[in-house]
Amino acid sequence: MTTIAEGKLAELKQHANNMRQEIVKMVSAANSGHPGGSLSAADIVAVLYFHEMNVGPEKVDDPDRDRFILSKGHASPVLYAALAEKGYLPKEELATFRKINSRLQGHPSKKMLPGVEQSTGSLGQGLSAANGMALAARLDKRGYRVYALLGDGEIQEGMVWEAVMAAGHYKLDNLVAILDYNHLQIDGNVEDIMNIGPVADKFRAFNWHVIEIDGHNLEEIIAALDEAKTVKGKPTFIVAHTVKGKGVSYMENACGWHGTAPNAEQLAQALEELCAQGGEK
Ligand SMILES: Cc1ncc(C[n+]2csc(CCOP(=O)(O)OP(=O)(O)O)c2C)c(N)n1
Ligand SMILES: [Mg+2]
Repeated sequence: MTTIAEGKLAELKQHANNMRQEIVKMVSAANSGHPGGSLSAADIVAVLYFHEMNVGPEKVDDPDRDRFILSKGHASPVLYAALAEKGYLPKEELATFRKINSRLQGHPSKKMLPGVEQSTGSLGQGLSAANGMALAARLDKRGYRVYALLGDGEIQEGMVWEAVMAAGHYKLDNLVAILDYNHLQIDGNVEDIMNIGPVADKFRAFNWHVIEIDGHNLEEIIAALDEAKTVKGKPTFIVAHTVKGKGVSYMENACGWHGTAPNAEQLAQALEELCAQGGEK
């Protein structure tokens, strides 16, 4: 495994913690939104934006920028928090989340906010869009890479499997799909509602290279993304084992926090807990 300097890891941990604080603040302020699946993805998205991807506010139109598609678009708070942390928008604007005329709608819109590569929210569509971008890179002879983040409930959608088959067929080795495997969807356990397992074997059967990691271990996330870059002739699927609501004790593994906003008291507790985990504020 690549050794990552302690300082770099601490920096990434700080970004992820800052993002978690913004997630709970923005959902609480809007009194609406999806904290659970945003918190489960925070470490993955932090590594993508602050370590892995060639992106930034000065590169929104750069044809060689890497592409990130939040296929599970309801987790928009994690994307907005990352974009604000990276300087695409002022952090104060996060307070407009889900307000009329805000650029920060409940589900991300590429027409409204520079840095959003694909409008998402209708589950199941993001990987197809990612395939198109990955194929375009090949046709245009460009070296950018495409990263799509999918939910475990989301991949019950049939369209995902057409995209999985196509990506394997076209040998899209510039494409990485990451599964936020938190085992919860909107109204219960993924295993009870529509089991997706054995998901790694299923992707392997479609000609994907599969890596399983702890989706909250920054070093494992980095190593998996590094490994993906060495794979030729296959797209990579990273099965990231995560905890829904990660970082806020009362939200962890609690299905009810899929789409519920914390009240003022609950927000205060969440921020206190995140600060105790190394937060800045
Ligand atoms: C096509 C479609 N059907 C239903 C919904 C409503 N919906 C929003 S989130 C969600 C559950 C998603 O579960 P999962 O993919 O596991 O997300 P996570 O646990 O990461 O939040 C559903 C059914 C939707 N957004 N799109
Ligand atoms: Mg889930």
